[in-house]
Amino acid sequence: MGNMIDLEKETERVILVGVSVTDEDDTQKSLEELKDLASTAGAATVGVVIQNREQVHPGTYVGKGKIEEIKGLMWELEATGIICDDELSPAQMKNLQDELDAKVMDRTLVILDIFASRASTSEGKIQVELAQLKYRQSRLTGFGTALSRLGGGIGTRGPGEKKLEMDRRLIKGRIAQLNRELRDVKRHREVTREQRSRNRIPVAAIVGYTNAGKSTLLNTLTGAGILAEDKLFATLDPTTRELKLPSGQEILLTDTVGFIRKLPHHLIEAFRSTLEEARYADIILHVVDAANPQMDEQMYIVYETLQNLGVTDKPIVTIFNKQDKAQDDVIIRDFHADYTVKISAKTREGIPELLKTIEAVLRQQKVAIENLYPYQDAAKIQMIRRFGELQEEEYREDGIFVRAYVPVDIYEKVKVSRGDSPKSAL
Ligand SMILES: Nc1nc2c(ncn2[C@@H]2O[C@H](COP(=O)(O)OP(=O)(O)OP(=O)(O)O)[C@@H](O)[C@H]2O)c(=O)[nH]1
Ligand SMILES: [Mg+2]
Repeated sequence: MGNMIDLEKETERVILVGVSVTDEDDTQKSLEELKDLASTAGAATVGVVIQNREQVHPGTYVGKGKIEEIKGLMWELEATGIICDDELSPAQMKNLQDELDAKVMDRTLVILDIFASRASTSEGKIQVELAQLKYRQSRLTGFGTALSRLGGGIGTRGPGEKKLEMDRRLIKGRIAQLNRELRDVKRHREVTREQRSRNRIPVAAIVGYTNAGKSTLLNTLTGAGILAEDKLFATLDPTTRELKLPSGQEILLTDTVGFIRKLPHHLIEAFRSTLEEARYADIILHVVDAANPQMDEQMYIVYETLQNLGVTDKPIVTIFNKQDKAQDDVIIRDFHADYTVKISAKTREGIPELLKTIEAVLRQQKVAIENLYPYQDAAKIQMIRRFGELQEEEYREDGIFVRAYVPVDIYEKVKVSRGDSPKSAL
């Protein structure tokens, strides 16, 4: 029991602060999400304060009266800090810190902190450190007395933990070095991508709002064994697995970083190459948490982010996931999608329909063939089986008759060559 009390003492206790500028903005929802973000980062939310204002206060984010209110509340609730729902300017952060004499954080810092504790590959680590350094470059490095009192917490985690204490001059050099490393990693990624496309196995990118069930779906489909958690940003590094469709065709599935509203621009910049996985895919599988009351807003943010990344003109299959706990009467529609499917990645409900849909999308990018191959052309049939969809195969006296759909780009390779066509031999 004693241990638990100690643990509780170490938890940061935060008050969330948001500014609502119009009557119908989504400050309330955004703050609910911020609460989830805070808890993912290990902080307990003890209070929420919303200020209605025509605009965010340029010097202190909220107005003077509100600061006094927050001060009182912090004392009353024994809060250790506050988290503002928008990215604070360096001046706003400093002023609030001076006024409150407590740890002042913002949404960006919390997201960066979560990313920092999740990064596992070298690329992910470079990207997170880069984003953190850029964020800190213009801000105070420490959190004054509040930090030394707590000795850790949000904003102190990261691959370059010690380096973050460097002075600005060194930070600049480190940023340049990380950028160089990132360029190398990118080059490597491009080579892999090229090899993949030379292999002609179609790629489907699984995208969606964070916590929608993307990793769970990949696990269900391929037994990939990736971490899937009821936490925001459980996945940072893209994972690719092969899936054999019922038709026998193979496809590569890539799980990606989840999207979220107000995704910090430093992160988008740093993670661009990771996020761009979707840009090189043949199909977009958009996973939606259909049990989430904010489903529509989340879908909107996903499309907005895809647009920012230049992912347009790709066939989209929208997958309304978590049907096992979604309400029946919820109307689902998605005007951006070419196809929609309802599934539960958990119970496997709807998975066969999903696979059929993926096949249908792939088929649209294929040509139908009907050929009679001489027996020595077995390699071509092997190729059809692997990259295309073999519908019928019949061993006849004069050769192997095949009816299939093949991708346009292997069409030439599996043509029956004139010289060895059994018919021309007649
Ligand atoms: N009830 C139910 N829960 C699900 C289903 N699919 C996923 N979940 C749960 O939703 C949570 C998030 O799942 P993940 O697969 O980690 O979600 P993600 O989209 O990969 O999330 P990030 O990687 O954080 O962006 C986990 O607790 C899953 O168990 C489903 O069909 N039904
Ligand atoms: Mg995931």
